[in-house]
Amino acid sequence: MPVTIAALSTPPGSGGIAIIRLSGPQAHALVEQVFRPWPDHPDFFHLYLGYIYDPVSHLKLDQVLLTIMPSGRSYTGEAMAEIHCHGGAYTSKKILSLLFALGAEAAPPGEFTKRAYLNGRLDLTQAEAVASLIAAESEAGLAAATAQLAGGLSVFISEMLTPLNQLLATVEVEIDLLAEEGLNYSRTNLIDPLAKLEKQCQDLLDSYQRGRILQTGIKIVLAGRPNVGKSSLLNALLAEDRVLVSAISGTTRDVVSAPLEIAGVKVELSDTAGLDHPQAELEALGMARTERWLEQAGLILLVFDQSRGLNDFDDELYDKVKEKPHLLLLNKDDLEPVFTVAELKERFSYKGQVLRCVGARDRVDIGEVIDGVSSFIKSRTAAFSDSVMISQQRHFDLLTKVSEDLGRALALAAESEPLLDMLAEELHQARFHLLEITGQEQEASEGLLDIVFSQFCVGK
Ligand SMILES: Nc1nc2c(ncn2[C@@H]2O[C@H](COP(=O)(O)OP(=O)(O)OP(=O)(O)O)[C@@H](O)[C@H]2O)c(=O)[nH]1
Ligand SMILES: [Mg+2]
Repeated sequence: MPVTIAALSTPPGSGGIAIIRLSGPQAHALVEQVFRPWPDHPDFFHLYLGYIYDPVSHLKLDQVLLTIMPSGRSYTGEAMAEIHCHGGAYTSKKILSLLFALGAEAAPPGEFTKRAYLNGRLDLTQAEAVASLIAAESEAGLAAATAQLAGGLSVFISEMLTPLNQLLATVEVEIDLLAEEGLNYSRTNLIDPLAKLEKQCQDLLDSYQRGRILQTGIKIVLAGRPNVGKSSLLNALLAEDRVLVSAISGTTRDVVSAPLEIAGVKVELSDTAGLDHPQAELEALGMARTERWLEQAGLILLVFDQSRGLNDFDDELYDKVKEKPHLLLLNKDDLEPVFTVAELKERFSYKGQVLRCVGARDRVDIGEVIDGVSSFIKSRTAAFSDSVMISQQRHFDLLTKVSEDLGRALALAAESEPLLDMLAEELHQARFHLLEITGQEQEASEGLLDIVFSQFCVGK
């Protein structure tokens, strides 16, 4: 029989209220021992106003609201109780220690959601969505997690399982018949549905990039030669004096990052040291740091000062960023230009949009920069925003395996005399890996569960 667990479900510290949750067979019996007045016939999902008493000392600890939920209709699927007490750290601690003294056990991180999964209230992708929902830091992140919690990914996977099960059944039957009647099936019956499944799997894998952007956000790095106005631009985009700006070349040494939301997506905007032939050791260290940041960027804004001529180092710089997502940006639009947008594009054979900033220093009209970044983010996310997508590494890794299994199955099916046993094995593997995503595979190891649930906080 599972133990009854208790934990503080709201953040620790002081607050208006704190919620203590209990789950397990003894949840109702435990609160009955400490809550007064205990109703004669308590209703489920009803909020009762009363007091928590220490049953030994008879001391009144706090005035609280209590609700109890029946097994089968609660978050965890078990009998549950929630005590809404006053939010002082001491009050909730005291009530919890009372419950522990009466036999409840402290819930490890994620235990409530783990029980919800084990009791079939959520599948594994939905349980993971609960963690993402709690961690969401932007509108898009929240929307992506909510869609996953609603079961979008689970439905997509079960829709892939139906034809896969049929294929497996076909091949298994063929294996049986082969011995008696020889091979008598049409290969296209296998190849077409297999190819369709492979394509679905590939589409879902392709969604990973945009899923990551929506759920975890995008890192945007401001890069360029010293003194072009990167730090001024960071300040302008944040509308605050966040970093030092000066006419001295090489002002920025360390990378400075700040959060921002653009197009509903969480953005981590980083200002970096200008890149040039370093004159001193400190400059060289700053530049090495910039280069590391460029490696991780989801988008590089390469800033140019349009009042200063370009040289060979600008070509070197462009070579560093051209293989990564990037946009060119012209700053100091208030000064007399020494080259045109067309010349800049031609020099680097750049086909994209060149953003113009009408003065980072004076923070005027930086709308074109925001619009350009917005369009970039939308181009990476919007086209598919209604469809199912994945955003977690675990799903990506398993789907990659499914895709490989299906690829090998397709190659086998295309042979003139396919090795049906091997084909069946590949399909079994594909099925196993798909089921592992939703955690429905019986053999899904405890290790997997621990990895998923260890990401939760206590009380969830
Ligand atoms: N005229 C004009 N000056 C600007 C503009 N933006 C920045 N500046 C000036 O250019 C100089 C350099 O600006 P920063 O923002 O420190 O340049 P940076 O690219 O961060 O420079 P490093 O940190 O040295 O790499 C400062 O004197 C700014 O006031 C602009 O739009 N117009
Ligand atoms: Mg700077």
